[in-house]
Formats: sequence, C-alpha cells, structure tokens
Amino acid sequence: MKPNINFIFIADLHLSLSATAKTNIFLRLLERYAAPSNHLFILGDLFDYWVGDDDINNPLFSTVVPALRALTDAGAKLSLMQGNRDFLMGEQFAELTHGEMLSDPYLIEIHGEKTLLSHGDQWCTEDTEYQAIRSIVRSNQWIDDFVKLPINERNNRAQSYREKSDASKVNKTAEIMDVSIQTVDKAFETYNCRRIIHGHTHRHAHHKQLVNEQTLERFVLADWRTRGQALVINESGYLDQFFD
Ligand SMILES: [Mn+2]
Repeated sequence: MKPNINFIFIADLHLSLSATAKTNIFLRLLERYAAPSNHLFILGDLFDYWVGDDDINNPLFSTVVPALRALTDAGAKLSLMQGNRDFLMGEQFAELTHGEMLSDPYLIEIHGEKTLLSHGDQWCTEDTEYQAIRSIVRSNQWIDDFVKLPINERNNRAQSYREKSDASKVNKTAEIMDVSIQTVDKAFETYNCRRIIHGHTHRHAHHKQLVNEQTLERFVLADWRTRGQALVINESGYLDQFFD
C-alpha cells in the first residue's frame, strides 16, 4: 500500500530579522512536519527579502537553513519556489537544505490530480508597471550585476526597492494587484489541469468555478501575520492548518 503522503503548501511568510515571532512559528511548523509522510512546498516569499545565497552571515540564514535541513534529514521532502521578494534564493540554498528548486509555474500530480503551483505574481498581468519591473530584475544581466555588489550594498538596495514598491501600491486598486482571472483561466487551459495553488496576493481563498462541466479550483495561500497558514492535501481531502 502506498503511504498517504501529506502535501503541505505555504507561501508569503516574509520572514525578516524584525519578525522573530513568525520565524519561531515557522520553526515549529518544520518540527511538526519532520516525518517521511510529508512533502513541504514553500511557494515563494519565505523571506521578506533575500540578497543571495552567499549572505551566510545573515542570522536568518543560520536559523532557517539548519531547520529545513532537519526536516529533510527526518525524511520529509522539501520543494522550494522563488517569490518576488526572494527570487535570489537559488540552487545553493536548495542544496544546503536538501530540497529541490521548482520552476514557476510547476505542474505536479497530487494523489492523481494534476495541480499547477505558482508563486502567483506573474499572473498579476493587469499591473503592467509591476510586470515591467519584474522582467528587468529577473533578467540574467540584472541578477549578474546585483550579486557582484557587496552584501551590505545589496541590502541597502533591497530596502530601497521595497520602499519604492510600497509607495507605488498606494495608487493602485485592489483589482489591479490581484491575479488576472483571464490569465489564470489560460493557465488552467495550457496545463490541462483542474487545480491551481498559488500565493502572493495575500487573499486567502478557495475559489471554485464550473467550466465545461468540470470544477476548476484555485487555492490562494494566506500570508503569515500573527499566525501561519498551511494548506494540507492528502488522500482524505484538504484542510487549512493554522499555527501560532
Ligand atoms: Mn509575493
């Protein structure tokens, strides 16, 4: 008999040095799921920002990396996806944690159901200003130039990008910053799947729609504030698990 694997999805923890309570919640979650029957997926923005896998003196690095490694050492599987805040989290990080990096979007099968995973920001296509910036900072040229800078300079720049991004959001409507329904529908079609799981928008939800007599469902993961949320899917169904 195949074991009933728990597929666990989290995103948008936005861990930072100033939010130690959240980091502790995350460490407890890792302890809780440290068993071979679990597969943890972190779908982006684990960190509020990440300036590169060589930032080894960052206290978050020395806290989070060994904790993730303890999870995989206990036999759990770990899959990581970059978010828009921590897209410089890469192969080196994955290797140290014994996890695997996933491309975005990524198609998996969960107990027989094809499921498309994404951070979600690339589907916010109505926010054209954001998409223009995204295509610049995700280019190899931009990344090569950025990671050549000294770490403290990278930290300063990350801070200033974040402030600019917060300022630009003030003038945008909630609809513009959500995923585009047309873009999501296209993803369902392209990947020929009936389930999507993503984060980024911080709009915790379970959407269902009927298309051609098929139910399409889209889980949006919650961002972590005073408590953490994990979506757990196994053979019995799905449930939201909260951590505080
Ligand atoms: Mn995000």
